[in-house]
Amino acid sequence: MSGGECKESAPEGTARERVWTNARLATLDPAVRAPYGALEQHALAVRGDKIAAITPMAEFARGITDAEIIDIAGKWITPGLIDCHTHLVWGGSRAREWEMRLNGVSYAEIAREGGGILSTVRATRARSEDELFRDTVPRLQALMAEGVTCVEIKSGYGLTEFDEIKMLRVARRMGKFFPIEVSPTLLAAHAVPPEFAGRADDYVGHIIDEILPTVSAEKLAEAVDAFCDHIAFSPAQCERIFRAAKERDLAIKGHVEQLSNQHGAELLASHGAWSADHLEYLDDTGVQALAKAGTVAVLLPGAFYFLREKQKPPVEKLRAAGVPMAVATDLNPGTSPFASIRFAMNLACVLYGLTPEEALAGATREAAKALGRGKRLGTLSVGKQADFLVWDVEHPAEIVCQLGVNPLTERIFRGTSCNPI
Ligand code: DI6
Ligand code: FE
Repeated sequence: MSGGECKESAPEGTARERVWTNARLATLDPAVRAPYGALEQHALAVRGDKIAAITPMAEFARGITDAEIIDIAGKWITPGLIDCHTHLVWGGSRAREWEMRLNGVSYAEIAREGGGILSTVRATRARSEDELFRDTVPRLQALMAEGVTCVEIKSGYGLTEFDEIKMLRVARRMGKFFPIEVSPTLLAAHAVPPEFAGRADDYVGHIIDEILPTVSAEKLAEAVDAFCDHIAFSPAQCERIFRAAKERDLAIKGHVEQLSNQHGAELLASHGAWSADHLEYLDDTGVQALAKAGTVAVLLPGAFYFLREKQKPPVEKLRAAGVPMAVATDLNPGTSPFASIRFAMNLACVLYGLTPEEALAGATREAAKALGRGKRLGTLSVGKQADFLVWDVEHPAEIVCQLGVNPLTERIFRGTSCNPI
């Protein structure tokens, strides 16, 4: 198993500047007033792990330095892709359940036979930390291979203190072993576990009194998520969890308005959440609440597509209200089994009507905001972390348009070239 090949980087301070020249930059920086924040014929210089300069080629040619030059001959550079909503760590498979559904077996019957989230919970509990690590690596490598440099990873298939922590440790190990930044999230409030069947309030108390304190003490998560819907947790239960998370200085986010409108987005906005995710049933009041709070709307078209949903999130209203829209995979075994952020961007355009530019911004700049990293990641701007991608494409829309061929030629993580796999 490879940890991803990276070129040796020189120790901090001694590093020679490296400059990618003859580049076309899709900066996604709103200060650059052009579609995609595009800058043609530019040079992008890196020192250490930061973007040190962005210079027109004409000026760069006059100030020759002893920098290492990488001439990319008109290829495009974008910021590293950020997948801000995944359930990357799980055991088992739900392909058989999907097949049954397509053969006409109802959800209720599948649930009676032990299917759904709780079947993944059983399989995940049965796997050791090392086994789960091995299960997860191919999914992470698939994301990295198409240019993901930062990924959010949720727990939520353990639902005991031991198993939630096991999942979060696997998430942390991903970031230690591979050249990728990981944002781990506690999602103990994903489903009511069998031990607490019919006692959801007691389980919420267990999360607050037992799981959250350990996760916070061991710094295993930076955010807390909850699934607010009629099949999961009520707004009042979610609010208890969000308050407890904030008391421990953890960020909050939620799965809200996916299957019905519970006003979860308003709840999240009122608590200053990083993001509100799914949002198919979001109403006007919810849109205004997100706009006012600056909470990011995370769109997850993979689940919408795979579940053959009909109700779409109110994209035009979100756009009109100026709510930042991120796009993510929701990679999980039951409702979005797709380890492809490019597929998610494509679906966001085809199914939800985002423009390719919005989709690319959604998986870079806006996704960075959704992970509390808007100042450090997400655009090609001087001073930001040098996470970026070199693409052999004629135009950035190609990154979103054509699937099945990978035009990524170089993946730079924290200033260092890292082969994706
Ligand atoms: N919403 C979803 O679509 C996933 N979780 C959630 O809260 C479903 C996860 C699964 O079915 O395993
Ligand atoms: Fe999800």
